[in-house]
Formats: sequence, structure tokens, C-alpha cells
Amino acid sequence: MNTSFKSRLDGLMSRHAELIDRPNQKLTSPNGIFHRYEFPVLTADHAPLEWRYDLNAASNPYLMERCGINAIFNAGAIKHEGKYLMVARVEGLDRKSFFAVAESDNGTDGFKFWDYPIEMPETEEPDTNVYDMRLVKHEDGWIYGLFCTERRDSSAHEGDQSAAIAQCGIARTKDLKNWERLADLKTPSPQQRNVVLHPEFVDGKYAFYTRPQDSFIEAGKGGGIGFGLSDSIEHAEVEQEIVIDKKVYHTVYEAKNGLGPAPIKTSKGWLHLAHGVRNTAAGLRYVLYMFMTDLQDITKVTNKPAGYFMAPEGEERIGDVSNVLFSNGWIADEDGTVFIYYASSDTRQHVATSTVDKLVDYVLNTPEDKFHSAGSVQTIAAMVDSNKKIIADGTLV
Ligand code: M1P
Repeated sequence: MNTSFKSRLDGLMSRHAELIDRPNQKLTSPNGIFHRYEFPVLTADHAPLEWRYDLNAASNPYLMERCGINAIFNAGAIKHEGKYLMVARVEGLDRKSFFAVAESDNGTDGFKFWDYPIEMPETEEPDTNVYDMRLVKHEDGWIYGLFCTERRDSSAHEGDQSAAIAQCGIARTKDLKNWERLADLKTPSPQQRNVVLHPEFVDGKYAFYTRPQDSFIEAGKGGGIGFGLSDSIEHAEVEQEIVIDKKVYHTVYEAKNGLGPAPIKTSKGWLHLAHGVRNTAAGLRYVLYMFMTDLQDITKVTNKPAGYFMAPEGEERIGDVSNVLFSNGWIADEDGTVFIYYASSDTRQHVATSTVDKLVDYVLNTPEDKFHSAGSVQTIAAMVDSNKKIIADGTLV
């Protein structure tokens, strides 16, 4: 081995080890709802060197990167056999995304990829691109991964090389290593992204949260987060889709929205995390918002705080698709801690922590949207009245 190859390899290896082993400090929580962390938990630089470099000095004497990684983001998450696992969207320089499992002992730092990316089996219609897996441990005993499978729109003319059709791919596993690919979900909508499997049967059927959409980018008349049932998971088909959380004028989800991870069951209802999109002069802005659905009728939204739960801050604002927060993974731990895995600007993956109790309090007690400015003033004025009263009463602690 020549000395420059050796010293370059040593440098690459030590910088990579330092990055993986870097402790991640919990930051103070200005709003009392969740804590951000100092560093992203996964970035393109976290990809193993063995995926990127041919380490053979004979075939790669300059130790050049051969398979560069552009970004790592939009990870599904699950706790499995005591480990915190993310199935990340890893995007190569060739723009193709694939899935890979990264594992941590504590959920907030030390995420390290397994040796190989996931080899996802295909259906008879090969995927051009796959991304944004939602992981769910279903009561039928399987772990399901639902993801977006994208293929060129074969009806587009030759000059249009960006028209695509997005559909929901479904795969299942017991160990996150061996995956069985099932048929893609069929729905009445021409496009589907952001599809999530509910963890329990509903009326003995598999229940899906969908996102009906007319075209690849625009939601069009596909008006929000949808819901439907399927008799089968092997050949899943939602014949009737109803919208349970619709787009609304002049809100953070006015252009489109989509469910994040599978909901968390609490004594008060199902906790949901979703993304909402609005249009601005600077382009689309993606933020995260929350709502709760009824335990008996899971299609009924019972509580929904006004506005966003999390929006891009600082470096989160900048990336390949700037001004985007997106989440498709969270873990509710046995002690009530919730690890919220969110990605920023289609570039990097972060974690925030909260608790089930705090999130339930946030969703139940944060004022709802009144959908007009005067209503927002009324909400604030009512809180000022109540605060003045406790100050006057001398009951302010
Ligand atoms: O670029 C922002 C996000 O855009 C899409 O989300 P939606 O389907 O709601 O528009 C997804 O492609 C997502 O991966 C991406 O982060």
C-alpha cells in the first residue's frame, strides 16, 4: 500500500468514526413541548466508507469516492430488540434513493448503518425510485414498510422526462433484513404518496391513511389526508377513500398535507404527526403539525392545535429542497419518551424528544385554528384575561 493511500485512508476512517461517535446534546426547549438536539443524527457523511469507496489500492490508487451519497433523510423508525432503528432514505449522487437501516443504543446519537443497504425486492413493474418508508408493527405480527414507489409516467411524451407516477409500495419483514414485497396498494387516486398503515385492524380489515393526489406535485382536488380499508394486505386495495383531514385556505396545510409516521395510541386518542404545505413567493414551505383522532372512530379528528408543531429553524431551512421539515418516523418508548425523527430540507435527519403526556397535553390544550385574524386575537385576549385574573388573585406561582 503506498503511503499517500494509507494516510488518506487513515484520515477518512478517523473522521468517519469521530462523526458516528459524536455525542449529541439535548438543547433547551423554548416552547416546553419538545427538545431539539445539537447535531443531525444522520447526514450523507454518515454513510459507511465501504459503500462509497473502493478500498483496494490496486483498483483505486487515488482512493477516490466511487459511489457518492448526496443526502440522507426522511427515515422511518422503530424500536426493535432494544435498539432504536431508522430506515433512512439514502440518496446517491445519481438521485436514486434506497433504504438502509441505521442503529443506535439510545435513539439520539451513535447511529451506525448496518453493513449493507436493504435489497428491496421488486414487483413485476420495477421501481425507478423508492423513498420515505413508514414502518409499523402491525397486530398481525409483521413489521410493514410502506413507501413511495415512483416510475416514469408512460403516457408522457418523449420530451417530458420528469412526469412521474407515485404509488404506495408495501413490504413486510420480521427482522428488517429479509423483506417480502407485496403488491402495490391500489386506490381510486392516480397518484399516492405518504401512505401509512394503521397498526390495528379496523372492522377486521387493514386500515390505510392515504394522500389522494391528482398530479405528481400538485394535490389538486385530492383534498387532504385520506383513509380507507382493505380486506387483504397481500393484494391491498382501498376501494373507497374518504378525506379525514382536509386542506384549508390560509393555513399551514393549504396546498397539501400528508400523514407522517403511524399514529401513537394513547388513553385520550390516537396521536398523529403530519406535514402541511403552503405556497410562498419563495416556493413551498413544509412544516409539521399534530392532531388527535377518536379511539372508537379513528376517522374522526377530535383535537387539532392551530398552526405548526415544528417548522424549519437555522440550518434546517437550507438544503436540496429548502424550507422543508418532513417526518415519517417516531418511536414511543416504554417510559413515555417520544423520539421524533424529522428531516430538514430533503438533506439531513434530526431527532427531537418529548413525552406522550406532553404531546397529548399539547394536542388537547393548544387553541384550535379559528381561521381568521379576529379569531386569533380573541384567543390571545381570552388568555390575557385569564392571566390577569390569576395575577390579581395572587394565585400566580
Ligand atoms: O420535497 C419535500 C417533500 O416532498 C414530497 O412530499 P409531498 O408528497 O407531501 O409533496 C415527498 O417527496 C418528500 O419526500 C419530500 O421530502
